[in-house]
Amino acid sequence: MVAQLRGKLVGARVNRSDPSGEIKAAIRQSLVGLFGDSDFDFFNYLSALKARNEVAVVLFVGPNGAGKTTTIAKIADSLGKRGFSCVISASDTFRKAAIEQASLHGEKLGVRVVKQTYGSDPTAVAFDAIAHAKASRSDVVLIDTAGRQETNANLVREMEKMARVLHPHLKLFVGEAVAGNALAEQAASFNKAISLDGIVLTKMDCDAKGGGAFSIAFETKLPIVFVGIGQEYGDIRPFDAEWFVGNVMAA
Ligand SMILES: Nc1nc2c(ncn2[C@@H]2O[C@H](COP(=O)(O)OP(=O)(O)OP(=O)(O)O)[C@@H](O)[C@H]2O)c(=O)[nH]1
Ligand SMILES: [Mg+2]
Repeated sequence: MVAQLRGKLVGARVNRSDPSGEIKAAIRQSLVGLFGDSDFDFFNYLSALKARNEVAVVLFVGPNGAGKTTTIAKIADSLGKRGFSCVISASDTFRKAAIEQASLHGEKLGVRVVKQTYGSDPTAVAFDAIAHAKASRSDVVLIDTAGRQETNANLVREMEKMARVLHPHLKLFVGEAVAGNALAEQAASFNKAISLDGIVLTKMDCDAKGGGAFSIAFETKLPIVFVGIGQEYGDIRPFDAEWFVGNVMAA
């Protein structure tokens, strides 16, 4: 960023009495530039699949407690409001009460949750969910998965299997903004394992400075698809780099 700014500002014509306007604009532009081509639109993408009568399969992965299940519930709610029908695959068959947690969201949202017993193969559960979605002419399958750390070889292998066998249209990494620098490293290693398509950054409401967003975008070059800004179903927004940088600079 410093190199970029130097390139932009050294030799530039600025207002001598108050160069801060030009400098701020250059900083703003550089910060927005860190997010690269981040105009991926989740709902447009799903609309295109729906138009082809193709069931969209979206896999959510990430570290423990990052907000995967909550994000899926929020997205299911947003999808319903936009006229998409969806199915949730309770593919976290590992953590205690994970299946009940997904089922409870399903009941509240009126969304079918496909589940098996604890210890079942998460890929098999997702297969069932996809079959159910096809049979019931649903538009989207949202696959919830167990939280995992990049250092847990067995769980990483299990995730690789899901990605390989299920061919999801989108593989989204869910990370919490409050994880700071660890976040970018985690995302990079998940990306290496299954080649991610995008990032959901949760708990932005708890991250005043927003540094996590900069480092994850810079490190992975992946689009930030959504940000989570609270615990309610409505607390999710598509990421907008201009808006985000504006907020950070105003803070
Ligand atoms: N403040 C805030 N809390 C959030 C957000 N997203 C999720 N949470 C909270 O984070 C906690 C963990 O959320 P889960 O959705 O269970 O996380 P998970 O990644 O599914 O967790 P595991 O399945 O155990 O790995 C819950 O208390 C959520 O309410 C967010 O955007 N903002
Ligand atoms: Mg979960």
